[in-house]
This record gives sequence, C-alpha cells and structure tokens, in this order.
Amino acid sequence: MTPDSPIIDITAITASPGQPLRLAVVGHTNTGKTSLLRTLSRNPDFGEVRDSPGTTRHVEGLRLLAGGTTAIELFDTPGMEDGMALLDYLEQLTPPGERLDGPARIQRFLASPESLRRFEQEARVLRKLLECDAGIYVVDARDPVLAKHRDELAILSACGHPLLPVLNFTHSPDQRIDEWRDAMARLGLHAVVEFDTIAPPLEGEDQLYDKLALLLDSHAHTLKALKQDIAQQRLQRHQEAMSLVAEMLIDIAALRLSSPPDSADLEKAAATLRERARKREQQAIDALLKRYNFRPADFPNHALPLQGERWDMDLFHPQALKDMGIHVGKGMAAGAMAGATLDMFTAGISLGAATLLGAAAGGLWQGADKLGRRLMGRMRGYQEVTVDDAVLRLLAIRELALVAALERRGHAAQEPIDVSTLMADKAETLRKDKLPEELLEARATPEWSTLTTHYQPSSRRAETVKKLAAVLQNL
Ligand SMILES: Nc1nc2c(ncn2[C@@H]2O[C@H](COP(=O)(O)OP(=O)(O)OP(=O)(O)O)[C@@H](O)[C@H]2O)c(=O)[nH]1
Ligand SMILES: [Mg+2]
Repeated sequence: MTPDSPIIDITAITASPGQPLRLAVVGHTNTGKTSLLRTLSRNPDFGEVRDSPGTTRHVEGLRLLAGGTTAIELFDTPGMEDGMALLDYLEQLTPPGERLDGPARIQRFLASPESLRRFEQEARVLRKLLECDAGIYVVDARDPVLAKHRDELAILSACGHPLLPVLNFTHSPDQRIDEWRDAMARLGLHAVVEFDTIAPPLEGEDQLYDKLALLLDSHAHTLKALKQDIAQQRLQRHQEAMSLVAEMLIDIAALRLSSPPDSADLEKAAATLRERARKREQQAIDALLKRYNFRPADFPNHALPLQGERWDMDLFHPQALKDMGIHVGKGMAAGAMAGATLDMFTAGISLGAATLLGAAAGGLWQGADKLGRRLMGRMRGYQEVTVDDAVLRLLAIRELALVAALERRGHAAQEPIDVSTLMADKAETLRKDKLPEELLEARATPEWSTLTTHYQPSSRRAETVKKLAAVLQNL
C-alpha cells in the first residue's frame, strides 16, 4: 500500500537521485496553472489561486510520488503577460545574420538586463522551463486564439523541450476547444489534453500521463508506475469510503433506544434517536471529506441541521424522503415520532425468545445480558425505538452521492459541492430494493451500535460492515 498523499511541497528543488521527470507548468496568466497543480497533487492548499492575473509570482514546486519514490517534480510558474513584447525583444537581441538556435536565444535573453526588469516574470518561467524535461502549457479554452498566445508559444518552444498543451475550462459553454486544437496543430503541437481542473474527467490524469509518455519516451516507465499508483490509490480510497458509509449505516441501523410506553417518553426517545443519527451522519461526512482531501468548508450546505430547520436537508423530514421517491411508512407521518419506528420486538428473537422469557419469568435471569435486559424491559412494558427503514435508505443515498461527487471533484474547485443530481441517480438504485441483509441483521443487533453504551465490538459486526461495504460498492 502506498501513502495516500503523494505530495511534498518543495519551494526550491535541487537535483535529486532517481531522475524524476521534471515538468514546468507554464502559460498565459490566469489560465489555471496553479489550479492544475492543486488537482494533480490532490492538495487544495497548494499555492495561491485567484481570479486575477499575476497571482503566482514565484516558481513553486511539488513532488508526485509513486511507490514511495518521486516520479514527477512539477513546477508552478508565474503567468506570461506580454509575449508579443518579449518576442520583439528577443529579436532585438539577435542581430540579423547571427544564427542562434532556440535555447541559445533564450539563454541570451536570460543574461540580458531586461530579464531582471521588464521581463522578470517571463525570465522566471523560461529559466525553469530550460531546466525541466518538458512543459505543460495551460490554456483557458474560453479565450480566442490570439497573436499573444502564438508569440508566447513560439518563445516557450524555443526552449527546446516538448510542450503538452492542457486545455482548461473545458466545461464552459464558451469553450473553443476545436479552435485551440486546430491552432496547436498548426504550431506542430499534436498531442493535446482536455483537463478541466475543477471537474476533471475520470480518465483525465491517465490521458495526461499517457500523452506525456509519448512525448518523453525515456520517462514512459516512470509515468506508467505513477498511473498505476494513482489507480491503486483511487481504488483504495473508494473502498475505504464504502467502509466509512457501511460503518455509519450499521451504527444507525442497530441504534435502539428503550423507553416507557407513554407518549411523552417515546417522543423524547425519538428525539434522542434522531439527534444521535444526525450526528453520526455528520461524523461520516467529515471523515469522507478528509479521506478525499477536501475541507469541511467545501460542503457547507450539507452541515446538517441538528434541529431540523431545513427540511430538505433533514434526514427525518417526511418531505425530504418523499422528494427522493422513498416510500414513507406510517411511523414517518406521526409528527414527533417522525423517522422513528416503534419496534414490535419480534425482530431477531424467534426460537430463543420463549425460552428466555420463561427463564426470566422464572426468576432465573440473574446476570441479564443485553437481550435479557431488553426482554425484561419489554416485560415491564418498555418499548423500543429504532430508525425507520426510509431514513436508512436516505442516508445511504446521501453518502453514496457525496462519495460520487468527491470522486469527480478537482482540488482546485472553489464552489461548494452539490450532490443534488447525484442524489437522484443514487435514489434510482436504492429507493425500491429491499434493504441489504446486513442492515436487517444490524437492526436486530443493538450491541452493534457504537451510539449507545451497550456497544460491544465483535468479529461478526466487523464482517458485516465489510460485506455491506462490498454491497454498496456494487450499487
Ligand atoms: N470554472 C473554472 N474555473 C477555473 C478553472 N481553472 C481555474 N479556474 C479559476 O481561474 C482562476 C485562475 O486560476 P489560477 O489557478 O490562479 O490561474 P493561474 O494560471 O495560476 O494564474 P496566475 O498565477 O495569475 O498566472 C481562479 O479563479 C480559478 O478558480 C476551471 O477549470 N474551471
Ligand atoms: Mg498561479
């Protein structure tokens, strides 16, 4: 297993052993270069991202690890602002008749006084690109292709390294992907990747690394290893996410509170039940966000109202369930008891019940275990309150939708996560079928819930969580 977060921030990288691939991320200002690094490194805190030009002022690097060793060193660079003026200046530096190749022209520029003044930003970019094996040229695909871009590309190409254009903002209705592909081909750049840093395609990283491998033959092996590492981590994250959801569902399905049978006490028990379930869901959400390297602030709308003030977010509001097409039973409609089922006390007790009751009635029930206590309670007229099936369904739908959203989200995204359409997708699969066997078993096994003091860890519980996680994974 590899560590989840293959990222080490490095501001100044010196040559390191093992020859990692060194890539400079370059391009016009404000095209999403820093955003791309955030998404590739799954690190929402890398660098500074703002919707204004000139945000990144210095070169900053990070490493992507594969199998514990550095596969790629990626460098964020300041945006190019005035490629046209720089191209003119480069021409001035090379008198007519003098033949210099591209890198020599760039070196001459870097030794010139203007590289420290007017073109200081551009000099930082070109110095880094010269040091690297290749450049990733980030394009805002909404921009029309202009002379400034062509000049910029002419200068970058002069560094003598392969350039891979990455088209960003590809989901925008104003995207001009075809125009950019055409312009790139005319400049001899035939490998192009579409990669929206906010919502990258699921296969986006693979495509990026595959195309780099084509351009950089000698690093193909490293890139393949990196791809495998990413795929393995993705799978591992998904499996862990399913376990987190399964744990939560088992905890809530097994949650069982007993109460004297009068209505005031039952309502109180139902309120406690709801509160514990809501908190447990929030705990699962926090764990999922953390597992996918996102921040609680990325999912503010879902901060669950513990008092139920927003019904569309409230697990226990009958309307929230109906909106998801989940059948709402009688219990749900019953005002203060909404979402709580009064247990008829038959679940899980069949053969043994009569014997146990007999034993209890006969006064032999001394060291009453869990089941015994429940039976005793029942005999004294206690009732038990559990979470309604409809609520379990909604919980499963919500969490699976959240996982799907997290898996589609780039770490450059700044807008809050929206799960509404994904919820509808998940609802399709989950609202009708019978509850999975594992949840039915949990319902009848109160000691599986960590939400009460009767919790007892057991291998059977652990096994059931595992099985439920596998069921959820295949939905
Ligand atoms: N909708 C959308 N916004 C994006 C995307 N990529 C970047 N942005 C936004 O574009 C703006 C610029 O992003 P940065 O990553 O700072 O761009 P940059 O190229 O590093 O900018 P400089 O450092 O100033 O050259 C930010 O407001 C980002 O949130 C994208 O794919 N889709
Ligand atoms: Mg930047």
